[in-house]
Amino acid sequence: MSFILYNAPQSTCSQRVRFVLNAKGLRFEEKRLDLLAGDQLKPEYLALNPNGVVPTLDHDGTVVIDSSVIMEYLDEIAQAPENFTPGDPAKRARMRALMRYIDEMPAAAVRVPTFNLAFLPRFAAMSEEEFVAFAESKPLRKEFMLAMGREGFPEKEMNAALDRLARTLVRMEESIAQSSGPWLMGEKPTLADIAVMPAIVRMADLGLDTMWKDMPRVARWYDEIRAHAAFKPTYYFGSLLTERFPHLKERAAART
Ligand SMILES: N[C@@H](CCC(=O)N[C@@H](CS)C(=O)NCC(=O)O)C(=O)O
Repeated sequence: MSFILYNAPQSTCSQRVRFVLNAKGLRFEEKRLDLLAGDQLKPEYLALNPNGVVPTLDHDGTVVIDSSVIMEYLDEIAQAPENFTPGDPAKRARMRALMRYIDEMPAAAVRVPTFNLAFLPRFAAMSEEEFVAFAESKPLRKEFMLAMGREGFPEKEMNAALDRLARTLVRMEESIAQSSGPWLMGEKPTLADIAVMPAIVRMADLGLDTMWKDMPRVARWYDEIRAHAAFKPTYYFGSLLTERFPHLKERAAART
């Protein structure tokens, strides 16, 4: 079996897929795209993924897109050494419901502070015409980019995104309590844990980890996922924003 993963080191959606590949011990060739330079919008990439986003997996010529779909695909074709999908249909339905919630809530919400805090200087340096042309070339993220503009999302949008992230943490805390933890659905990690992982890691990277300081179950969950053998190879150097953007590194240093 040969796997090619088109992705970006710091992309949260890519990190989900890298984690599953690493957990399964599947060797893969990584093709790294520079998202701020627009590699994802080039015709040869759009031919693979018409949404113009990463990740995309090529498995022996079969192209699979969308991180949640790719995670499920990998879990189906490689069940050992670790499987992340419950065998019981009712539990599987619950896992998928959590995954949908995660895609709709934290995965989307975390983009607002990410863009405002990390990527904005890159866009602020563009002329208005350049920025609008870049935004309009994005099949999936055109409206998101135009709503952000070169000035960034206004405070109201930022607060709404932070509120959605806070509500996600409450949902996680409840889910872990109900299942007796330490994972969202009990003793073993499922795809739902891997789906939410990059949003939580991103929050910590942006200095938002104080949001779960009074949530012992989420704090333990965060320790558990970082202790998983697949975590380190997934978050190789350059995967965190503080490792890539000097202005964020300075902010982080000022906090400690
Ligand atoms: N639902 C898609 C979303 C993919 C997505 O938004 N990818 C981001 C990186 S995490 C991207 O490629 N952004 C490029 C852009 O905004 O132009 C998935 O989960 O694969």
